[in-house]
Amino acid sequence: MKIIIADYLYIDGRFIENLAIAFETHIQAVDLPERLLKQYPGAELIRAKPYTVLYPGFINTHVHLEFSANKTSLKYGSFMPWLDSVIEHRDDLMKDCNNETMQKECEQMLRSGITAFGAISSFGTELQVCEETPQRVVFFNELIGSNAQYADMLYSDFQERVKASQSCAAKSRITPAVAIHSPYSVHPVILQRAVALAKQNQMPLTAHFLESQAEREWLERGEGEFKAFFEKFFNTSTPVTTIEEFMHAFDTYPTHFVHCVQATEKELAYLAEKGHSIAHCPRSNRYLGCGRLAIEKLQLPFSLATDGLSSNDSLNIFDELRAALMFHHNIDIQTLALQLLRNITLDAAKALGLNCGSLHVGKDADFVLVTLPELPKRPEEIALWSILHTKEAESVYIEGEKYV
Ligand code: MCF
Ligand code: FE
Repeated sequence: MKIIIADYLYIDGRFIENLAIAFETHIQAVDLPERLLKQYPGAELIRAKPYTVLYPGFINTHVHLEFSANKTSLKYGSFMPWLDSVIEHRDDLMKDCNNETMQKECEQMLRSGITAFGAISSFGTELQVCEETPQRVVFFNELIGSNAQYADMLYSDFQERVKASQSCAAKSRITPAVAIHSPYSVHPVILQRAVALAKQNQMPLTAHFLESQAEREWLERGEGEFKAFFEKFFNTSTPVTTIEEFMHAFDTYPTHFVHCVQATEKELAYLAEKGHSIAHCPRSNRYLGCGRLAIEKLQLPFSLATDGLSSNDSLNIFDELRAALMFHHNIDIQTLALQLLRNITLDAAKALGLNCGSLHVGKDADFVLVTLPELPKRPEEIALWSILHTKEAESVYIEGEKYV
């Protein structure tokens, strides 16, 4: 048994003083330090530095590790030029992205306090890194392919990758899962099969959805920048699905939709009604010129995620939090800081179906210790000071073990 004591514990959105946690691989008790010391006299005592806040481990629900080699290859600024640059440089980027590169990025996430992440895997090449990393990984095998002719082949390749991730689950912290790339890139027939597979096996499900204005125009009217793209690369000029048909495919299974920047209020209300959640990636949206998701209007839970280095400059969650504070300048900064911490803990855990994200008995013992530069003058501002003053966590625990 271990007992950890910190100046503040982040519990149910508040910062509570004079509490400690007893844990092994899971949280055993949350109580006054003296009570826990009496209850578990043999326990190893961990006393955090002064001005330290104990948070549940942070969760990055959406990242593409396979694109970790990108520095300047992909074109930022606007979605379609970015997508063109993905097609142009994808092979080279994949070739340059070895295990060492991806492992470094996992370490960077870990040092920033990310104890669990959702990895979108296009090819399965990051499976070994995800098996070996200490974090919990929801391994989203991506299904992509809009051409009916190749649909069966693409689907069986996808099935093989799902199986490979399933066979890792027992001996690692991997949860096998399913990703539908997007409404413009996945044929409805294989989409339905993949959703059914996720549902049957109770696997987490995710999909990029309504990221750009171009995507909306293409799905609604078969027009805009996607038309030239599909004519050039895929010899077709009609979308394979509509916004409505795509949304309905997920009606009976809660899904983690990524971006949704260009969704209307009506569409967002529909997603809320069906019990879905959203991954919000502010830096990615800004860098690809997609617009701002109006998080102040959302009626459904959302997480804050980095996306990949294909559309970002770091996988550090504190960088993302600070960017979110700047991006949503219309929202009161204290309220937003608190909201964002909830997004990367409780809301993210629910979205990925993980047993972490809050400091309650029975939850996984995944912790992040954040040390502030001085005693906060006004305790109600701890969320904001944590975000503004932290580049890396003081220490990080996963399943009761210290990794940072
Ligand atoms: O989330 C960003 C932007 N939106 C869509 N896809 C990706 C992102 N980062 C990487 N991707 C991948 C995606 O998984 O790029 C490919 C897919 O494999 C785009 S489709 C040619
Ligand atoms: Fe993405």
